[in-house]
Amino acid sequence: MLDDPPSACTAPARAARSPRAAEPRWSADAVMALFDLPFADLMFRAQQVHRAHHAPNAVQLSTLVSIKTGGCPEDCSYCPQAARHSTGVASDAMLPLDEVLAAARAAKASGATRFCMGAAWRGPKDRDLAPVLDMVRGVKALGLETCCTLGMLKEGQAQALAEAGLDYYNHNLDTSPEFYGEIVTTRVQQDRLDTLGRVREAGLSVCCGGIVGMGESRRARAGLIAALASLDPPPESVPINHLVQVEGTPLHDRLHGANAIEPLEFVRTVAAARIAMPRSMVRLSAGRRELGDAVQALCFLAGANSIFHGDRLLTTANPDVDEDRALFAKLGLTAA
Ligand code: SAM
Ligand code: DTB
Ligand code: SF4
Repeated sequence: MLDDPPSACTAPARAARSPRAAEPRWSADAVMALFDLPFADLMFRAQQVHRAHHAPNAVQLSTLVSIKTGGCPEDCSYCPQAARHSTGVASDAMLPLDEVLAAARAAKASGATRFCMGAAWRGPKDRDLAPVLDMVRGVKALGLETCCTLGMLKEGQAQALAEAGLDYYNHNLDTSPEFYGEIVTTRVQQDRLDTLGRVREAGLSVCCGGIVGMGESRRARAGLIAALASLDPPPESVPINHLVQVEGTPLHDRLHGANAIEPLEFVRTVAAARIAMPRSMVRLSAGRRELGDAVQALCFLAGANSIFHGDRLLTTANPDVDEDRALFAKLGLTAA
């Protein structure tokens, strides 16, 4: 019964306040107990759960493209695309359809099975959505799974995306409910949960995760994992991002030079996500370049079974596709 959360999580807790979140499946205390295990015990448990539910050496590849870069009105303190941060990221027009489709074809040729289109919006205006729907239709027709991350969705927008052929919507909780206000002030986490509710109602699969290394406590990391695992149902896909510190963002200024998070603490977070969400795909997301091969290998051992593949994330660098091929060969991993 590897799925069953430990008894500690039967304690009442309000890990998630989604209209879809019933009783929390995992409390922050129960996830903390995982974090506090000796490293080898945590990794052993994560491996048991991983091997019970997934092919142990298969890693799914998703490729990202930024369809609308920069100029975002939100104030997320980690993000290089917020207009108010001086990061040198310009506000571009939306990418034309043919460029998006060319990127999707290249992603497929490189082994990706999912193509994720990201926009630096608080949420799409209705006039913004029409060209995105064309992109979704076009990418789907290439035989790729489709994913969008466009910010908060209004009534009807998730439905329109689903009808165009969207498979996944990415919308992250980013951090624990308690720490969220330290990171973003232009919205509250409940706004994110409301959008996730609309995404579920439209029948889309949910891609929802967070960022680690923003100066949060271990307790906040446990709170994030508990909140994600308590979504009902848990997200099909869980991106765990390591903060990419970008000059000009408030978090870069606050954390630069400080050892924001130990690599092994990042690995523990991946393991906790795997154990708390046994059936979900756990994606080792932003920050892989900075982690290096050895820490990435530990993350795969901890149960990560998906990555972003392609030389760029949205505005920052990702490992080159050749580096990923070499790493997979070294570790005996296969792209799935
Ligand atoms: N604007 C939309 C939104 O916020 O949902 C979609 C794009 S936004 C860039 C998608 C996600 O990228 C964020 O929720 C955050 O988790 C992640 N992200 C942004 N900047 C990051 C950084 N510097 N390091 C790691 N992850 C980051
Ligand atoms: C997610 O969780 N991580 C991706 C994707 N979803 C959209 C984005 C990472 C962005 C890293 C910073 C940048 O490249 O701008
Ligand atoms: Fe805008 Fe999304 Fe960046 Fe926040 S994370 S500033 S909403 S692009």
